[in-house]
Amino acid sequence: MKRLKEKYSFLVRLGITATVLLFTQHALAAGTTAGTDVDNLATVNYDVGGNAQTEIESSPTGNAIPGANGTPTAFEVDNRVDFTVAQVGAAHTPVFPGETDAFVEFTLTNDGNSPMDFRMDALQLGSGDGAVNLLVDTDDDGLSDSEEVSLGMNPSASNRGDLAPYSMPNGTLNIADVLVMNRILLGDITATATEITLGDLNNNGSLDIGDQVLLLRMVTGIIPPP
Ligand SMILES: [Ca+2]
Ligand SMILES: [Ca+2]
Ligand SMILES: [Ca+2]
Ligand SMILES: [Ca+2]
Repeated sequence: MKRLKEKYSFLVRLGITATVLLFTQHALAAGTTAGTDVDNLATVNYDVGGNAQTEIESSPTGNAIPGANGTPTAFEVDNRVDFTVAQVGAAHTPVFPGETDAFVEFTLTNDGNSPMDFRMDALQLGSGDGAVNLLVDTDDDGLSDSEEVSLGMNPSASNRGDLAPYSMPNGTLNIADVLVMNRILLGDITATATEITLGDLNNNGSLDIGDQVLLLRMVTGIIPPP
């Protein structure tokens, strides 16, 4: 009876140890870059009746000999496809009859372990009328990729704060952008919708002194560009 009890206890302890090792390996693989070569050697430590035994190392063909007799298992980390699509802002987007160009914003985050290209399609559901367009803003500067291409801007690099040269943002933040902001705030020139989108650095829907302060701090290197 005693032998049975001791054997049962040994198996339970061994089982717990092996389970912990498996979970640890899974967690590491989830954050490892695809294509990485891995040599994996697992070690099992156990005791019998409170007496520590010599550890046993793993082998791809199996190993029961205690001590340094294991062989690493070599493998290449696979490409893990994982992503999240989440709506930005409130659950409901208020619109009014006849309104055009209303939009709902989503972010798509690549949670996988390698760079990934995604294709997204918009689908009109239920009894909705009219066309549904998908506007992708790759660089998250508030202008869709198609808008940027039509304006001669780079859809892969943020143009937030980029107001100069006037009506022709050049992808660079410098004192010229601050001067255009000054002229807009003084009323010398009227900001277009594009300039409001790019210049609204404090995200309150309009151009104001707060945006000017933020832009000046970016241009002088006090804070990083958006
Ligand atoms: Ca953009
Ligand atoms: Ca851009
Ligand atoms: Ca500029
Ligand atoms: Ca603002």
